[in-house]
Amino acid sequence: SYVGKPVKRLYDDKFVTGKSTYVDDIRMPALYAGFVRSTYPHAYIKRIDVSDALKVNGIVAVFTSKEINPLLKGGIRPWPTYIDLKSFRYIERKAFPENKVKYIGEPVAIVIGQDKYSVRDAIDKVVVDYEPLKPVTSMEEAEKDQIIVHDELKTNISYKIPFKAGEIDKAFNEADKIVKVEAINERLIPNPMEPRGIIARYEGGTLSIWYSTQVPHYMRLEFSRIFGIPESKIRVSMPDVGGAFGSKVHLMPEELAVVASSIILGRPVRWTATRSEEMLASEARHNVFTGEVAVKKDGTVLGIKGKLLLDLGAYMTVTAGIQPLIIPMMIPGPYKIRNLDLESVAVYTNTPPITMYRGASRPEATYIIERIMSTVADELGLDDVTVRERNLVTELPYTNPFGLRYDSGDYVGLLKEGVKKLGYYELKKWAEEERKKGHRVGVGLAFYLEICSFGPWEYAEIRVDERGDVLVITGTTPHGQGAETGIAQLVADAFQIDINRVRVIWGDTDTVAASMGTYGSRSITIGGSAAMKVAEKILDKMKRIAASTWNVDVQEVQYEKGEFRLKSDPSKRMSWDDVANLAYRSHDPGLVEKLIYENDVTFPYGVHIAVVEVDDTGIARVLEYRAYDDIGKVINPALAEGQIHGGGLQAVGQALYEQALLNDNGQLIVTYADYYIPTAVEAPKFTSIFAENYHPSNYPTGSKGVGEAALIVGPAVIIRALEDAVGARFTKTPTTPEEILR
Ligand code: MCN
Ligand code: MO
Repeated sequence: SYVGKPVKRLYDDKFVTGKSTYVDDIRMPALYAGFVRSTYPHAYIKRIDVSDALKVNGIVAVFTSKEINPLLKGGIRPWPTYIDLKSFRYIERKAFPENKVKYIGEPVAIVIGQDKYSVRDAIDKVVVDYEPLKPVTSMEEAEKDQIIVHDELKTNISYKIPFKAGEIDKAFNEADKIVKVEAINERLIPNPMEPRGIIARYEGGTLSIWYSTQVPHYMRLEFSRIFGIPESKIRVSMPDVGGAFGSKVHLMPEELAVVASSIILGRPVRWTATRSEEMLASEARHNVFTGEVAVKKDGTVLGIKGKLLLDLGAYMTVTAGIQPLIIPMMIPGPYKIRNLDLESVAVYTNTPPITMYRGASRPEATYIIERIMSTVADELGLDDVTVRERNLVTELPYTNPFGLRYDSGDYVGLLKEGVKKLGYYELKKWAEEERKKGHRVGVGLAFYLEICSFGPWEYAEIRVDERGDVLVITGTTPHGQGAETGIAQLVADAFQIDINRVRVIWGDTDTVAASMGTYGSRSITIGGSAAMKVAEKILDKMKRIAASTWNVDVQEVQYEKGEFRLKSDPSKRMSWDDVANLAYRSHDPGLVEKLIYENDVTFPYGVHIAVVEVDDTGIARVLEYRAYDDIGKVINPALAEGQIHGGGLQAVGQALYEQALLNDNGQLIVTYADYYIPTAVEAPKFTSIFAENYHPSNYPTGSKGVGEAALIVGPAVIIRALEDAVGARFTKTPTTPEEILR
């Protein structure tokens, strides 16, 4: 059997030999697109002169809002599956602004040519006359509504909603102490290795799109809505995707312009973002929480008051709207805090739009609640573990004050076990000794509870061919995680056959009948469960085929290890291959089954610790990162561990190094020269342990997600270790060298 074992990833040969096919690798006689971008954060567009650009050798067309926007029946809007569109103020973003630009880097025209180089040259020859306006680039200023980003909305506030529960005044009256807490996440960039890319080909009324996306079906729906082309005439296919981290769920105006251009020209058009375009395309986080916490002397948290201010950037993206909703709902986290008075406010600013990044909302919520726990510990002179233990939910299932139902677990048990298994107190003691010798080292701990496997559904189809080989078509869309290997393990076990006979495919709307995609750490749990359920249907049918051959009732047939047997007569046997073959020669031919599996969210949790060292220049390094997680049943420990390592390294970046710095004009002023993505050199030593006595989800897989866990809790862990190392309080990610040794 394969489930639970570190089966090697099945499809990696092409990746390690450089033979994978990303959008940019697809050979096709397509025209190249590039974009003219605003150099002002806020300005009226007076005139765009493209005549010189059109004279550049090899240039086919230059289109502005005049040519492109009329093709669009709608624009980019938030994802209605996950948010109520009515709770947000937004405008549907068309390809190009018609009247005014709203951030530096906003595309205003598309240049199309025979090759990339002439496109680059021609971009510089497009003349745009602007009438500059004063920009508003800080959230705090934007909230005052003195300068308005979208005139139509008459306010910069897109969303302002209270999240209240319990009796907050009573909680604060009964408190022994009121503790102030601040938690800030600066803007950062997901930086998948493969930047965004798209090829659009429009021929004879059919639109074919090759697209670096996480959600091909959702994008087909969006292209259909926006361009008024029936979904039946659109194909979206996702080739190999070189990482996404949540950022490829959103749809860019550049991509709409590429599709529109291919429709106008009747020729294929392609665009691959340059690295600087990619850095503009997928900015994430940026929010500030300020609050007060009512506590008892023993560390019991009675209530939390606070305000969460979130930057949306200049436009509402497909996914940004999820965050002002999920963050407050997850602020109570794994703790039995029932009195809350939170306000969540999301504002527009003249800065690049915000999308989501690994964890999307849960890292923010976890950072806030773990900052609260650590600060309370400091203020009361208590230990980090004690404060958490005192507040953790003890009886599950548990419904949190905002209605989220935590499914299963033993939070206190895991914390106690984790602290032991990860050697927390030993490390604490070691760090204390080291500090006495003058070394700046510290150990930090944080706990997390994660909501994942957002559905509500996923599609799976299985075809067993006449040779008995298995093709699994999953609606999930793996793009680095390796879930396809996990799914193959589940199916190979369900059929009790060699895993090499199972192939898993995904990501093409012409092949996959329906799908939600991969995000929110859902794939193995909901996609794997869907596959298991279809496997049951296939096996049922095969048993029925064997039964009819033997002229017996289906109950008489048993299947084990590649063989169908008649219970009453051990001499009657048929192999897996024989039955598969028979299936194609019966009156109801074939072994093709499919279904939609639906289930609720599930809640993994865990405790992580980190060891941080700070040198004399204030540069911090994470020496060790240790994780103890209950993710339900682990399908493939190597894959799951890989997720902890990857997310953990991104947490190192978020906590210490990565910041998408903007100047006062909202201009992104970093490149890879000063946007420090941690490399192997900055990678800590990782230890990842999964609870043996895990608490399964109620999915057939028994699993819970792990794809985001370490980036959800890691920043809180590392900042706590930093505090321990230098004996100061830090509130911000990243906390940079000049702040560390202030
Ligand atoms: N797994 C397991 N047992 C479990 C849970 C998971 O063996 N109990 C394995 C799965 O088989 C899969 C991996 O762990 O190989 C992650 O599974 P899961 O938690 O279901 O998450 P998804 O597959 O849905 O991946 C999405 C998640 C998200 S939301 C982001 S963001 C992210 C992440 O995955 N983006 C990634 N990890 C990434 N890893 C890579 N390489 N690239 C990205 O873009
Ligand atoms: Mo994600």
